[in-house]
Amino acid sequence: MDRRSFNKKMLAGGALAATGVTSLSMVNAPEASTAETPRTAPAGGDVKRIKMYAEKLPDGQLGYGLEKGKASIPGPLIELNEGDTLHIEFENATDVDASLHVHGMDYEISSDGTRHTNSHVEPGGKRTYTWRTHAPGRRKDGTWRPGTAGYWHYHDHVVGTDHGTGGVRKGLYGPLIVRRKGDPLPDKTFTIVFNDMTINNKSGHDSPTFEATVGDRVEFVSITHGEYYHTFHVHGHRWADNRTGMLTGPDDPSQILDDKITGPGDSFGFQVIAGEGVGAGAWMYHCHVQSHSDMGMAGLFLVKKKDGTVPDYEPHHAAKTAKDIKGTKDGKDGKDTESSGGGEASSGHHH
Ligand SMILES: [Cu+2]
Repeated sequence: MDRRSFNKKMLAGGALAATGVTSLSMVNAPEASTAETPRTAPAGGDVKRIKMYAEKLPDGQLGYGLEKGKASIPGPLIELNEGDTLHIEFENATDVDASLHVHGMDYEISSDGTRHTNSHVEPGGKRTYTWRTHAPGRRKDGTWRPGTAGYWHYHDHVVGTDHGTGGVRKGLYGPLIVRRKGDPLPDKTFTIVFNDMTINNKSGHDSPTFEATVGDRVEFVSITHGEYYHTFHVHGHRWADNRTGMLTGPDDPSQILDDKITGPGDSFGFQVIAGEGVGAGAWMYHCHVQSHSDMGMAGLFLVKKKDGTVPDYEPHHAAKTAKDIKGTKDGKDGKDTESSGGGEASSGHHH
């Protein structure tokens, strides 16, 4: 296979992965090297404003987006620093009542995004939700108050039922990261949502591919929704079971994991150095419940060498598999057909 066609596939994977990675507070240089000391999060205290839309997608699913016509599943990544306040002007462009409900933030009941508090939004309506965050500190009674920093998420709470069961099922969810001053900043962030038996609402062996280069500081956000418990597993990479997923020093007692049980409403995250100690490769990520992975809850974390290649990986094989599956769905999803069609099938090996 010629490099151009290989890179096209890489770019297609990257574009797919990037749909949920709209950074609010910063744009990372893609070539940033993690061999150097990573950049770190600044102190918070900013007041930020964004617009958020809930929309119906062409395939009938629902998504959140920062602009009209740009909704995605998962919704956009929102990043804050402890001390920040975020005002979200939310517009419901769907034809049913919808809302924005968040985990982990400080908010008044009027920003709860629930029907019984009348904080949802009718079709065509708007509402401003306000989320606040704070740094940790000692309470007057001497006890320690945790800060807001963490890997959190937001979702609809009213579509279908008063718990948003229909909205979540159709894709109204997204990632939220609150950082503490000094937290290392990643080169890229990937969000993986186990929602019922899908990954990011892509079912049946059509899971998203995430792409990085050896040495990149890659952040994963794991969120679970729906009816089932899952286990989140990545090949060749490990993390610490604490707030950031990274050890704070030699005495940090956090357990090191490469597999973590996760249930509906859970979220966690971590950073890894892509290919650290193991090199480039098509590293799998998947739910480790065997029947779940067999049914397609598995995807690839493609770690490229500096020259852009991935050893022992034949993208046309993966593309063919995806296309075969897609054929049974009658190619409903035009975007996917476009990204996986064309050159790969006729290409040879890339190395
Ligand atoms: Cu599972």
